[in-house]
Amino acid sequence: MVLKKVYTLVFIRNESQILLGFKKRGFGVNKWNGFGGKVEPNETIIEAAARELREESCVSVATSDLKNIGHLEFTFEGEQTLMDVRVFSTSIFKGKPTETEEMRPKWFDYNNIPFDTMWPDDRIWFPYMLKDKLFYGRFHYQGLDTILNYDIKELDSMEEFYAKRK
Ligand code: 8OG
Repeated sequence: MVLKKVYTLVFIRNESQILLGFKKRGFGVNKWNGFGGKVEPNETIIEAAARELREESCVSVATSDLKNIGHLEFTFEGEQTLMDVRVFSTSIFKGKPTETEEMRPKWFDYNNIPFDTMWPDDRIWFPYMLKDKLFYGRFHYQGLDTILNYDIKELDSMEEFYAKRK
């Protein structure tokens, strides 16, 4: 039986830069990433996205400003867990990105994204996000460094994608 766990992942972007955080502990430690985490039982996915962003970077966003731009699925050889990651983006936020116990935030120019210090799949789907395309990606890992196989595709609409998945 596959155990599905839902996660959020939020990117703050402006015309030339993206805000990433250096993960100081836990899953994905020592990698640059967007901000996110597990959805708690008492909240919606989008509420979890805003909460995790605030907890990890001190940046606040209105849930109505978060746009769902992609969906990622991660599986790991020999494990039954499916990580189901909803990706969001916005350019509207309040507060100054500030280091927390979990993340050290930093703005990166689009032409200087630190892919060598990020999850290996990010190189594959970031280009969709940076071109403002909606996307679905599925990645099957061996351990945490090797992608055994994957699919990636552009989507026309996230609503259509989720409606078809049900
Ligand atoms: O709560 P925790 O910090 O462990 O949540 C994991 C976060 O990492 C969550 O935001 C989802 C995100 N994440 C993965 N795998 C990958 C990945 O391969 N690439 C990127 N960019 N983010 C990932 O769990």
